[in-house]
Amino acid sequence: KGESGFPDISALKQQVEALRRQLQTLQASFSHYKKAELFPSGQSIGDKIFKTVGSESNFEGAQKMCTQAGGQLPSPRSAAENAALQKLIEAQNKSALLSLTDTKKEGTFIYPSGEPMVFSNWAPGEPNNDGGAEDCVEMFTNGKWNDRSCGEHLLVICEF
Ligand code: 291
Ligand code: CA
Repeated sequence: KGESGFPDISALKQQVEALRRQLQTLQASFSHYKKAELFPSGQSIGDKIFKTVGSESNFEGAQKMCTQAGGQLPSPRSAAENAALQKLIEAQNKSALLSLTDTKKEGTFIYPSGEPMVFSNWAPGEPNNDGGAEDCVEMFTNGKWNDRSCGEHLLVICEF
């Protein structure tokens, strides 16, 4: 407080201005690091980040890799998220696993949380539960989805 007993407004203004400049510096620094961090194996879309592990695994192994890293398998919930994920898959030129499964109830695909699927991008004729044994989902390089055996070794991408 100043001599008048009121808070010193001009001192507060200076502090706010200093904070505003610090925030601007931090934001510029963050976008610089983000660009470097996401190249070449990551994609960010809204608040979501997809990142390839680079190796291939079956569903069980892939799920472990992602959860141990504090993420989960990819759950694209919109055309925009699907397109962001497709960019990575296209760049790696390999089909990748999604988080969705219909192990619990045949024909009803759910996320790891148990929530029912809110968006899908099935290839024509899919899901077909081929051989009665396809409870996992892969994304092709064209962004379309196919139900696939959970034992298949496919590219691992995690969502954070
Ligand atoms: C056929 C379709 C798909 C099915 C796939 C798998 C391939 O696509 O019937 O719906 O998911 O076969 O059975 O699995 C293996 N192990 O090859 C063939 C390829 C486009
Ligand atoms: Ca299929």
